[in-house]
Amino acid sequence: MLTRREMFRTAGAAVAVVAVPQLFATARAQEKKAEGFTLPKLPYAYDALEPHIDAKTMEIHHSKHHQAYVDNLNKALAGTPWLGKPIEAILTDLKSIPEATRGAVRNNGGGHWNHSFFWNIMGKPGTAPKGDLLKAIDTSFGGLDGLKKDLKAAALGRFGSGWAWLTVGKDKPLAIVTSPNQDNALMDGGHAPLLGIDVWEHAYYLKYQNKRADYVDAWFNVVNWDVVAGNFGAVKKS
Ligand code: MN3
Repeated sequence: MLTRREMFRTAGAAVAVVAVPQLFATARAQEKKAEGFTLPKLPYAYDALEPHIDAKTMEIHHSKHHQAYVDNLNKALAGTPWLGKPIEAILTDLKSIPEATRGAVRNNGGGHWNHSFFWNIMGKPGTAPKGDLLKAIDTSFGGLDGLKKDLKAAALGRFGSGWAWLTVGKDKPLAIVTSPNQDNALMDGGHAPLLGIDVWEHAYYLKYQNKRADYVDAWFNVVNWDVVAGNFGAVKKS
């Protein structure tokens, strides 16, 4: 019997362009039953990331913000065949969504995917990149400090609300990209997110106020590098 944490770890290990749907295996079973998208349970307690990310921020971010994306996505797709499809299938084919609801689906569907992914690549402090992932980081950034420096610069350079991502393609090196709003690398295709940091103010304002740089520094402590390595391995194997 796997604990929930192990289940998430196992599922997380298979995240990639082709394997992304497995990230949501648990949530998806619930979604089928509910005939709509549902808020996935966190793989840890709200206070697990303290003191770096405070419990109150986690609770509001998960139970209010992410829930709202789920509710609004269900509302936008109510009565349509897209409601029964995997979220990745929707996000990689937004042009097939009727224009009247496309914006709502992009924003709220992106919000649902991004946050589900985000919860999964965080965890208690104490992991570090190793093996093939560390080698790739060394090659592309000259080491973990170089990666952190570039990702932080990207996160600070994203004006307004959005995300900064570490991505990789099957035959492409690691790359850092940012996206506005709730967009993500899946929407463009060709790259798989390995990790992503939410730089919307709702992700940090209670504890860090306007100091996004302090939030980014603190956030690096709670990256679950084992899950990130699993994501990397899955892309390279795909
Ligand atoms: Mn958020």
